[in-house]
Amino acid sequence: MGAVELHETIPNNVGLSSDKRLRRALEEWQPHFLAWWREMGPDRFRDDAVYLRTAVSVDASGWAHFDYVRMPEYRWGIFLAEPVADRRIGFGDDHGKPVWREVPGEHRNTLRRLIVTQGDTEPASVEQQRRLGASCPSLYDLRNLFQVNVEEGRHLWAMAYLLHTYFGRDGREEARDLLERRSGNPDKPRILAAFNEPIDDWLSFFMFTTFTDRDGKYQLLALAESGFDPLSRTCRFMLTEEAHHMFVGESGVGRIVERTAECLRAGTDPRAAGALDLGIMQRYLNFWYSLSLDLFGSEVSTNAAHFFGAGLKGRPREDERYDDHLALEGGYEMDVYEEGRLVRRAIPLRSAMNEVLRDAYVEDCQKALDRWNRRLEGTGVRLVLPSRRFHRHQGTFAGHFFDPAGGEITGEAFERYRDQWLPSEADRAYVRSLMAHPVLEPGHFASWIAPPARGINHQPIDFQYVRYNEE
Ligand code: BYC
Ligand code: FE
Ligand code: FE
Repeated sequence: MGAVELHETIPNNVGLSSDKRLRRALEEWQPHFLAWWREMGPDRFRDDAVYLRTAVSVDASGWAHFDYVRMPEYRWGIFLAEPVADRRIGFGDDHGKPVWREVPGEHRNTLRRLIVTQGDTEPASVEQQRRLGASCPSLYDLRNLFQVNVEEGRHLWAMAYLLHTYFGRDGREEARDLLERRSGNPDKPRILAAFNEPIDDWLSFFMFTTFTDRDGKYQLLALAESGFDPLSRTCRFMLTEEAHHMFVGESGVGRIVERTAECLRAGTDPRAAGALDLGIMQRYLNFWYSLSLDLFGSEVSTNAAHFFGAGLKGRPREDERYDDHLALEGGYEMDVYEEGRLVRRAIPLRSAMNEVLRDAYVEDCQKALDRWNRRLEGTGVRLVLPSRRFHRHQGTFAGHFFDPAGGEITGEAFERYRDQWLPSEADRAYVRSLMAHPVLEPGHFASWIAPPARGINHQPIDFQYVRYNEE
């Protein structure tokens, strides 16, 4: 692809047409990206026209451009939120100094690692979700899946842009490696654990987009505070897309809950009506929520203290929410092990930053549950968030065993109850049996999910969201 063509096909507000070096780097990277998409992107409907939203500029009008696109021809763009005049570093040791427009030498490795860790999750999620087209509950949902997929692809472009622009040769190598690791591959796995778990059914997909994309929201909010201004601006734009991913997840689970509630109110066993019972939903929720809690890292973390002190990763809405931007004084109360027992202790605030972020996340998750539970009113059942100690593999609680209420138990007890708390083989088999065939008639929905309240971009619910050819 020629240089002229490249900057025309990549919508951007980073001056790609006048940045020869970046253009050359991206010209080299793009074919690898497309090869990766062909290999690891959605495995069906790959050449069908999908009614997608493409960002063509950062302002409101260019942001929501809808049209039919074949996914490999999607115009993955590079966008930064508008700069804030005279922006200052908002926290940490350099608080109040002008933000960095280039990478400060002393923070180069740390920043690169943060960007690579963030970037790695984006293609990972596309890989995890690649088989879902075969079991979609409707064309509306199929389109939403693909919208999420292309936007995660764009998030990968966003991080590849930062690596190429600011990190020279090793940045280029890292950008290539983002296309080489594979979700779930034991030889070259994705970096964070949750991104190596398969997402082979739509209940998992909706739980993932509710809970794991919400981790994305909080990590992006923390990185949007960064003193490295290009990272901050990139993350601020990504956040606008993240909202849609969480909408897909939360409304997806909400519609499943709706269908189940309908059955319960009518006195029908949900399974007899081809719907999902609440027990299965709770177990899938327990699984994806606990894996997502792990994504925040250790409760007590010197890495987190360093990210904060260096002004690289902050607290969400640092300026509005906090007065003390140095966080050198005071402690943060949390449970820690002392001589084998859990006790409440105040941890120096900077070392507790992962937990500060996790707290905000947990609160946000609870709101999603409250909205789902409203749909269950009058049925006598509800969904609950398990304790944050339950089923953890990172941090304080890793290596210990807890019931969903947070009581410590033995490993044997955990194994005995596992199938009541986490998806069992039987659960997965039932979910698979419900989702054995895709529903592709416009306006039709699978038996286990209610239709949405409205369509996408003011289109009717029975709109042809994907124009597919029988394969
Ligand atoms: N799995 O001090 P610690 C998204 C490692 S999601 C495996 O506890 P720290 C998206 C850690 O790297 C948002 N390893 O934690 C959602 C460290 O390794 P080293 C993704 C883990 O350093 C859906 C060691 O354990 N964004 O965007 O504070 C769809 C101990 O470190 C895990 C980011 O992650 C884990 N779960 O790390 C698509 C933001 N947790 O140093 C997209 C960038 C920790 O011993 N990353 N480790 O080799 C970060 O801010 C931080 O690296 C972490 C926490 C949040 C991951
Ligand atoms: Fe993303
Ligand atoms: Fe996302």
